[in-house]
Amino acid sequence: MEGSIIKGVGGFYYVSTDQGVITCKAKGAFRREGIAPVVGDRVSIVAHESGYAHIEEILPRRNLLIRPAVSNIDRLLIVLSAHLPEPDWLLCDKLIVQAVMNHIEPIIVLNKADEAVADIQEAFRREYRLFPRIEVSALSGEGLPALKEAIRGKICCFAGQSAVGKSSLMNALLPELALPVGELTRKTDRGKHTTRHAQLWPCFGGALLDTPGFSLYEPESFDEKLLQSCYPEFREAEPCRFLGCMHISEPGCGVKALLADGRLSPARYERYVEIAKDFIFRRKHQYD
Ligand SMILES: Nc1nc2c(ncn2[C@@H]2O[C@H](COP(=O)(O)OP(=O)(O)OP(=O)(O)O)[C@@H](O)[C@H]2O)c(=O)[nH]1
Ligand SMILES: [Mg+2]
Ligand SMILES: [Zn+2]
Repeated sequence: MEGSIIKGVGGFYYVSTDQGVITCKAKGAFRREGIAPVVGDRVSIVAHESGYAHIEEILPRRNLLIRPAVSNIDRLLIVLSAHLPEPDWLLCDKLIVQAVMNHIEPIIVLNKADEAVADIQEAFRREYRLFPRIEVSALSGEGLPALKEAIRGKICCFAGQSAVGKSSLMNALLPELALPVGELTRKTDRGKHTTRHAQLWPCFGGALLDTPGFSLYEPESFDEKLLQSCYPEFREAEPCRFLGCMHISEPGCGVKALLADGRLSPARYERYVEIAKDFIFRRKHQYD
């Protein structure tokens, strides 16, 4: 029998199949080979007469994200809050990179439109103008039809800081879920990490995954071309003097000219430099 892992907790995997959700253990050989099934995996399972079932094989993955580990994602819904918690724009940019590197389409979602702070809304519209983006409110329901359209037929995974409203958006889209939602702590205006595990729900001809957010990020691949492709605004630049220009301190750089002309957001560029330097550093030390 084949199915998809919808949840994994304490060594048990919940596999959605034609015959309902079946609780499985992983084949012992997986651990010896250092393989771990993850939420989103397509698997073949074997049911035993005792009622016990095990995962026999993990079918080839289209992609794999880590922390939290999820696989076979079509679209990453990167959620920011238009109010509190204050957006972590760098995390958003890093998540875009992580998505693109894994051949996942990023969609940037600004939630809490019902109490949007004008500066945040403007920054969102300006800096992500070349990306698919949606403004919504899980509370008032505005923007939900557009979000529903964007996810139809696809496997979509929510990502973003704690308390931006990932679980609230899941609940708004699928009220029968009634997932627990958290509050902001008074002291820090940060979230409380309410969602602890990734979980997948088949819906709208595809699936939605709620996650604890992907707060830790490490690039796993070091393809510079791919990094550049995460910055569609760079395509408006004149060619740089040097092939393979990283647009940091090289002379004759088209991207820096774009910046000087005010045609590239300085904030987005500064964050690019931070990500690119990290990238270069990691590539240099990848065999250390
Ligand atoms: N005003 C307003 N508040 C919202 C909206 N969506 C979520 N919230 C509130 O934001 C807080 C956090 O929501 P959650 O859905 O738990 O956030 P989360 O992203 O799932 O957080 P973690 O599970 O901790 O990663 C809750 O108090 C929600 O009521 C919205 O559209 N508008
Ligand atoms: Mg949550
Ligand atoms: Zn350049």
